[in-house]
Amino acid sequence: MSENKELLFPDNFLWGTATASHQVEGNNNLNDWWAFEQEPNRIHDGQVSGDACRQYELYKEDILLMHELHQNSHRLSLEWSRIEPSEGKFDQKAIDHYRNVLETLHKYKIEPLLTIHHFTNPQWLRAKGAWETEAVIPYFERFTELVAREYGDLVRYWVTINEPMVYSVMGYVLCAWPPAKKSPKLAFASATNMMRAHAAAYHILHTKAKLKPIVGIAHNIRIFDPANPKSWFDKKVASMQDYSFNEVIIRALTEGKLYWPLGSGEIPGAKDSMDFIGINYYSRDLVAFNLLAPKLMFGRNFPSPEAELNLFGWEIYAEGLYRLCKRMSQYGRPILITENGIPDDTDEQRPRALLDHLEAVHKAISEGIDVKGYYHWSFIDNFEWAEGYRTPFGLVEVDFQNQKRTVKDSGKLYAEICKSNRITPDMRKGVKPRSATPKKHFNLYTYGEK
Ligand code: IFM
Repeated sequence: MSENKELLFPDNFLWGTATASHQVEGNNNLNDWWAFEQEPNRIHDGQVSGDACRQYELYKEDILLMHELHQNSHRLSLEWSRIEPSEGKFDQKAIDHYRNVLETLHKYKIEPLLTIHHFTNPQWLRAKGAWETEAVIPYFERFTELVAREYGDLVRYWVTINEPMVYSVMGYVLCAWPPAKKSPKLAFASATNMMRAHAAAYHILHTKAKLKPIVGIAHNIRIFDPANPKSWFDKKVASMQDYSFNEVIIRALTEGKLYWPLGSGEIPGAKDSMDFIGINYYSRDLVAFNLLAPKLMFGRNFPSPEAELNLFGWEIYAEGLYRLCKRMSQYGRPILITENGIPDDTDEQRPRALLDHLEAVHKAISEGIDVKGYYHWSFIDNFEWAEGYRTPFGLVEVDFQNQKRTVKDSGKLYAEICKSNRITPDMRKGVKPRSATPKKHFNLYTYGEK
């Protein structure tokens, strides 16, 4: 990476952070995740989301802090289960709450990027199978109509659905998330229904939202490289994983057709239904052919042996973000980095990872790729799903005993970048180099072996 040059970002670049309702708000017992957390052995160490960051109450303080940290945009999500706690019954107080949140963001000139669905489902919807059947689509349409009507004058940037493939794989293949039901068929069905629902929501937002909307999905794109680039089998398996996890969704929402390995079909309204491509980028895997791993398409996934690993045991691979921007630019749409970050309990790796990933984004921009913004995951330490609270992602630390916020070094660094719209060589000088001692880490690859 270029260490001696100043890297200036385009005017009006969106500098933000990302969060999701269930991970930060706290004390909402109306969704399927809350119910799942109460079951034994679901979350690391028997933890539950509980108070989380109590952001449902503390949002004004948190938004003020975003402003003080010079962020000019923020990605947040609506909690469907609060707004529609039982089927067809809407809670006006919850509707007003999110209006207040959005108005507070505007007060500080922070452009909201609003996600409609981020993993959690109202319990009544879960009881109907959630995304397993097409019955979900009219419910999601009705909910989208409501949010377009209620918030369409305050929001320009929309994400309809967060990480459809992660939702489906974690829930139905790796079975670490609700409903933890082993069924590749339901994994395909859920992802397909999410695509159908996205397409419907795209058109609803475009017809009903007051401000001209800019709509996309946030797609978790992981890099899958063959462990041995000379092995036909490794290349084949890596490309099958890449196609099924990454490419299928993008093709569906650009071409209007889903091409699953087990069947394909038209998705009404899906053609050209992304005004931007939202990339959630975290890591890459090396993939080796393995006959004993049918679940992962006969691939064994692992990090590169030379790589620096993060707390998840995943490779920190900044170059991957450049590769993805370049690859996604072929679809001819602007790009938003809707999430990027690392779990780091000591904030030792994060400042350097932040600079490296932003340099990768800058490299893409300097080659003419239209990247409009970057949202660091996450603003604040929060409830990391099945990992509970052991893998903090925040630029801001939370003391979960008293909800005190403390800005980490990485948060201060990001603030300087947001404020100056650039990375300077001095910023680079201030960060710790890679440690000679590898960081202790968990091994999230074991999900695939459960
Ligand atoms: O915390 C999650 C988020 O909800 C979705 N994308 C990945 C993040 C980190 O694992």
